[in-house]
Parts: sequence; C-alpha cells; structure tokens
Amino acid sequence: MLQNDLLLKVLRGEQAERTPVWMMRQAGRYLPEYMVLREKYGFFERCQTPELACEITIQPVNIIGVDAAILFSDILVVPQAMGLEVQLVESKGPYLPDPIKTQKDLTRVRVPDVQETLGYVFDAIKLIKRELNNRVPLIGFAGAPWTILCYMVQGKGSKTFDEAKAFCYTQPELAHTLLQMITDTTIAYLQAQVKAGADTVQIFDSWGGLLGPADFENLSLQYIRQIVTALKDLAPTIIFAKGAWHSLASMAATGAQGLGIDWCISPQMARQFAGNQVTLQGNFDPAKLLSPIPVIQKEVKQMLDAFGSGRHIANLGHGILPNVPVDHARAFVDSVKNYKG
Ligand code: 1CP
Repeated sequence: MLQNDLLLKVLRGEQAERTPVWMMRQAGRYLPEYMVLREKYGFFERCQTPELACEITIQPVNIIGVDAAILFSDILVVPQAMGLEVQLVESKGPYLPDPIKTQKDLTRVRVPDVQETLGYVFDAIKLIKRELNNRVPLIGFAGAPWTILCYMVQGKGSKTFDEAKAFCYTQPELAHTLLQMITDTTIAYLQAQVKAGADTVQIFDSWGGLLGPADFENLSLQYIRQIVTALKDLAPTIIFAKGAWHSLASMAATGAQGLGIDWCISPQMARQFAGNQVTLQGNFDPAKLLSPIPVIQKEVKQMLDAFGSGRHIANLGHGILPNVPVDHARAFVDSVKNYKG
C-alpha cells in the first residue's frame, strides 16, 4: 500500500485530503545533485543504468517533496529502440543524424521487441519501486506518436517542425505507416512499464499544439486513443498535449483519467471544454518560478482557487526551466501542500 496515494486517488476521481503536486521535468538540470551525475555520465548512460536512473528519479522526492516520482528517461529512447541513432548534443538538444524522409528510410525502422531493446527501463522501474518503498507513486511515460514522428523526421528540435509537417502533408501514407509503428511500439512499451511497476503513465505530446484541430485528430489523437485503450485495464493514463486546448473534449472522450493543460488556457475554460469526468493537471507558467517566492506563493493560491474543488493535480504547464532556484521549486510545492481553500 502506498503511504501517499493522493495522485492516484485524484486520477480515479476520489476525494483526497489535498491537491497532489509534482512538476514536469522535475528530475533535471535545476538540481545541483543532478548536475553532479551529469558531469560524470553521458545522457543515455544515465538513462540506461538502472542505478543512475533510480537515483535521479528519487532526487526530487527527497529534495523537493513532490507527491509523485517520474521515471528518469527520455521520450527519444523509443526511436532509438526502433532502430534510429539518437544523440544528445550538449547545449543543443536531441540530434538524429539519419532522419526519416522517404519510403526507403522507413525500411531502417522496425517495431522492436521492447524487452530486448528497452529492458533497462523496466529494470530501472523495478529498482525505483523498491527504493521508493511505497512512499509515493511512480509515473511512467512515453512521447505521443506525433511528437516522436516530429523528431524522427525533422532530426532535431524545432520551433515549427516544418519538415515533419511537410512529410505528413506530402506523403500521408508513409506518415500514417510510421505513426502506426510508433503507436505499436509505445503500446508494448507502456504496458511493460506498468507491468514493471509504474502506477500511472503520461503521454507527452509536446508538439500537439503545432497542429490545427483536424490535423491533431488525424495525426495525433487517433493514435493516442489507441494507446489509452490498450492501457485501460492496466493503469490510469494522463494525456499532456501542449497547446491542443481545442481538443480537450475529444481527449476526455478517449477515457484517459487525466489531461495536462498549459498556462495559455484558464482552469475554468479547460474544465468547461473537458467536462467533469476527468482530472485536470497543470498549469503554472514555468517561467513564473523565476519570480520572488512571495509572488510564487500568491500565484499558486490564485491557481488553486481557479481550479476550485474539481479533480485537479497541481503541476507546471510544461517542464521546469534549468535556471529555477531550488527554493523556488520547493516554494511551489509547499504552497500547494499548505493551501487552504
Ligand atoms: O542533462 C541534460 O542536459 C539533459 C536534459 C534532458 C533531461 C533531464 C533531456 C534531453 N531529457 C531529460 C529527461 C526527460 N525528458 C524526462 C525525465 C523525467 C522528468 O520529467 O523529470 C522527461 C519526462 C522527458 C520528456 C521529453 N524529452 C519531452 C516531453 C516533455 C517536454 O518537456 O516537452 C521532450 C520533447 C523530450 C525531448 C528532449 N530531450 C532532451 C531535451 C532537451 C529535449 C527537448 C528538446 C526540444 O526542445 O526539442
């Protein structure tokens, strides 16, 4: 039995003593303890070594006091497992030297056996569960197929992912073949994460907001729906499709238990779109953690007031920024914990 199961209770729609809180990208560069390990080991070495992934995953639980741990890994381990080379270039971000552009390129990718290619993730999850010793739940995750396609085709980060969009708009059949391969891999990957011990899983569609409503349904949501359906009897799922506020109603209709929202939509409006049968997660502007602590305290109260008594998990509206002081992150978490509605 978990000692702190606030997150799972709220995902199930049950009454909880208070609002649970965690932060996207909470294991990362704003923590000096993470930076020590980052000096010594390469990024994928940190992901692939269960002891390191475990230590990094638990750091924010011990240092910041969040109500959930999220597996330390990256969404790009999936294209790696599918056969593409993925590098993480210092201060530049992800780089895939041989991206997918043509039918011929597609012969280089496969739907892999996830135990063979991603077994290190499941080993890390088992170790993390043992080390957490039931203190808080563990969140597993994967990228949404659309966001993964963005990197597989563009080959690197981008503000517009124009080449990925051009690929989908000019070679739609190829795009759908690739999206289905990513979906099949992701389903097996997330199912195995839950079997290894993940208590819930989040699907990160960081670039969902680059698509209009019809393209979002066609290139993203129809695949996310398959993933949510495949996990339905295993664990609650949270969909975070940044910027795709226009599709909150359709996302709620997938049966996902949680929907992440960013700070560009008000909690009231999100609730109106999503309905009452789903938990909302978010939506503090990550840059506001750079404000003085009293401002953070005031703004967190305003956010919680705005979400009201509905199903809510407090979080940022996107990942924490590397330049956030540790006490500001802690002030965010403490303000949620100390909130009196
Ligand atoms: O130390 C370093 O410099 C590496 C930075 C880093 C970290 C800490 C990367 C590279 N990935 C991660 C870990 C990570 N990535 C987690 C760990 C768990 C946690 O939240 O604490 C998670 C959930 C991710 C997910 C991820 N990776 C997303 C989706 C969430 C989001 O922030 O939008 C995306 C888009 C990525 C790709 C990626 N990996 C790394 C970077 C810098 C990026 C983004 C690059 C870009 O902007 O295109």
